[in-house]
Amino acid sequence: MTVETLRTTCSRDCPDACAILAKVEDGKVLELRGDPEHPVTKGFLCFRTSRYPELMDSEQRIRQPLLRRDGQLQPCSWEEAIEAIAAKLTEVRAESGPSAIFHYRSGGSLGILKHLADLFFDLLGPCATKIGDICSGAGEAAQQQDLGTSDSNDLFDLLRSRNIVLWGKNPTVSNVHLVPVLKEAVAGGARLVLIDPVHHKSAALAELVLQPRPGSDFELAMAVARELFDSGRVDPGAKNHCDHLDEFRTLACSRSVAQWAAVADVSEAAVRALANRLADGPTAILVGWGMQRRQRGGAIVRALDALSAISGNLFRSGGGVSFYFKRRKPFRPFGMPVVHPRLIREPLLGQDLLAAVDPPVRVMWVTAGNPVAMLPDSQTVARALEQVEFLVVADCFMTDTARRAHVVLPVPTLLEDSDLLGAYGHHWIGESRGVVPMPAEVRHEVHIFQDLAKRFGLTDFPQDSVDNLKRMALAPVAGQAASLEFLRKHGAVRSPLADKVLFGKGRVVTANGKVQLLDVAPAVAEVSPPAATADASEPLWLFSNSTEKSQASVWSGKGLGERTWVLVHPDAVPGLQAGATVRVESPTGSLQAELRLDPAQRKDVAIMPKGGHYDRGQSANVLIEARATDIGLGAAYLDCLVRIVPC
Ligand SMILES: Nc1nc2c(c(=O)[nH]1)N[C@H]1C(S)=C(S)[C@@H](COP(=O)(O)OP(=O)(O)OC[C@H]3O[C@@H](n4cnc5c(=O)[nH]c(N)nc54)[C@H](O)[C@@H]3O)O[C@H]1N2
Ligand SMILES: Nc1nc2c(c(=O)[nH]1)N[C@H]1C(S)=C(S)[C@@H](COP(=O)(O)OP(=O)(O)OC[C@H]3O[C@@H](n4cnc5c(=O)[nH]c(N)nc54)[C@H](O)[C@@H]3O)O[C@H]1N2
Ligand SMILES: [Mo]
Repeated sequence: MTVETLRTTCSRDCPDACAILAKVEDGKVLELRGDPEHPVTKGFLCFRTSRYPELMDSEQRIRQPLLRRDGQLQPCSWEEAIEAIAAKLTEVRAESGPSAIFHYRSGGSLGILKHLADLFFDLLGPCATKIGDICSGAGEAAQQQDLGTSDSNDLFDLLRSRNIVLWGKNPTVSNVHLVPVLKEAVAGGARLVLIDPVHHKSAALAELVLQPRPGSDFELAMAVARELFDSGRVDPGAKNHCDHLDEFRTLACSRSVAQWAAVADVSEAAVRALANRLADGPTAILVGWGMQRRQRGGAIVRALDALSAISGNLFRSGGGVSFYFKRRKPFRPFGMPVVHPRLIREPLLGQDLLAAVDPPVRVMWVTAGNPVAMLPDSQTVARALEQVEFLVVADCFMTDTARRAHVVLPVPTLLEDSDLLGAYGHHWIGESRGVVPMPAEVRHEVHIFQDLAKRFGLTDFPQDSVDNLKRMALAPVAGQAASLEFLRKHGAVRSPLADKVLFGKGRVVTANGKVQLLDVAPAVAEVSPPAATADASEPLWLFSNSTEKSQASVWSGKGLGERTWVLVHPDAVPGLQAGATVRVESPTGSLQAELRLDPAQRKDVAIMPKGGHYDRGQSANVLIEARATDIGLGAAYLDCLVRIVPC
């Protein structure tokens, strides 16, 4: 048998969208590595993707369609599965109207062709859809409001920075291909600051580390702004570039540096050090996704936008305030805007589904998501999904959500799929193509919807080949050296539509070209601790953070085993030993976990993995109340207080 090396692009929900080289023999992957030619992938892959072949071959893989009969999910043929779905969709649309059909798509694959699922349901109805974004909703809405867009300077523009501030970001775990760029910047003389209440591996990269009180970044930003105003180091151009500068100054000056710093639980010296970094630019602020998953998440990102603008860094090469890279910009969208008859708020999905009556949601279709494990208040989400008359789940693996389905449709994994990818951590675009054939009973998602569209006579649904669909999507850039053929030949190409310096022309893209500075302080977050009991710890802020071994609820390697874990400072749980089984309790729920101890953590935090399986009692989301962020309908996952109780 010959050994070949084939190239594809990783489609996971990750900023990096890596170019993968797969060594393949006889339809089996022997080894995966990163493409050394890709400027961002630089020849290496993360733990979870290098171990992907094991997962693909594991018993979790779904290899054939399943249909619920006599209460059990049982193997069936594609014809049976599609017939059952088509019959139910026809019945429910006729009896209850399209608002009784709800399509929920998450980011399990960031492939651009996945949007064709939305088009199908828009043509079938339009049907009910989700509104909001539990991942980045608040931060994107904040930047949209302040700057008119949420995008970034070129990734390698960081090599021009004198200072880089990682504000609530852990690239060594969740954005690993940023790390070599940061290291190169540091080797070239840049100084790195990390601001995160949690101590983690990325601290080793930084020269200055701040561990503020969870959720107090607004106050920290105001302390820094006040220091800049007081020391006369606000950019003289700010009054031309920004609206509401006076109101912003009044807000920042409403408390002293000492008062703001006390709320943020950092020293005044730390505030001054941070202000010095911003004044000694160019300084790039890299805004993490974690801290905007709070009730004040939008206001926090708006405060960071303001800091970048008033310090004059926003418009500079080596500066900027980067939250997101506009990954879909190079692609032409499929379909056109429609008015949906019903919108289910993603952060409140469980309650909204249960409250939907007249008609109720009778059919729900889940594409590339595991809402039972990953949405807040998992119990309510599970209960709401269990009440849906007909649940369809398209996935590659058996998940907590798929286990509740009436029909499960097996789709290709990222090593079998064929699609196009942009990235939200850089501006390169790439193509994915199966490096191994998919199992016989697995179908490309596009083909599933093409089949259904034919049965429903939806003539506007494209019946083209996958390659031609890719060509259609690439239409905006194909004439600028980013055609499908070019991508195939060269692996990946930088989007010709992305400027190297986002606001290099001195204007943002709001209606009047000026930065819209925030001018009011956000309300204090409402977070209740669980009731105190004799042997319970003090209330601790729960962080459910990315881990290197999992992609949300999808684990590589051995997974979490029988129990999940919770990591705290030893003083937070006096008398308890590492390894003990404890109960983590919140006002919303409780679960058992293995206790881990780390004296480098704050004494008021508890850290758990972001994705544990719900049916195994491991999902941190049973502890987390479903609550929306101030803007953008994100989920306030991190506004959660827990207590630890010995078992
Ligand atoms: N290995 C791995 N990589 C992933 C993922 C994964 O599950 N596993 N998930 C992917 C996804 S879906 C996304 S959206 C991205 C990004 O996902 P993120 O949510 O950004 O990833 P995390 O690494 O959890 O980093 C968030 C950081 O924010 C910090 N934080 C939380 N609250 C606050 C606060 O109040 N203030 C400050 N300053 N910091 C705070 C947390 O302590 C944490 O270190 O990562 C992607 N990459
Ligand atoms: N407690 C807590 N909860 C969180 C977060 C947190 O920080 N803390 N982070 C939140 C964030 S940032 C995010 S983005 C969400 C993620 O939430 P989800 O997107 O629901 O996360 P996953 O568990 O990765 O589920 C994606 C599913 O898609 C499947 N999949 C992969 N490729 C394909 C494909 O091509 N087609 C189809 N149909 N399926 C595919 C995968 O097998 C997987 O089961 O979780 C959120 N939940
Ligand atoms: Mo995310």
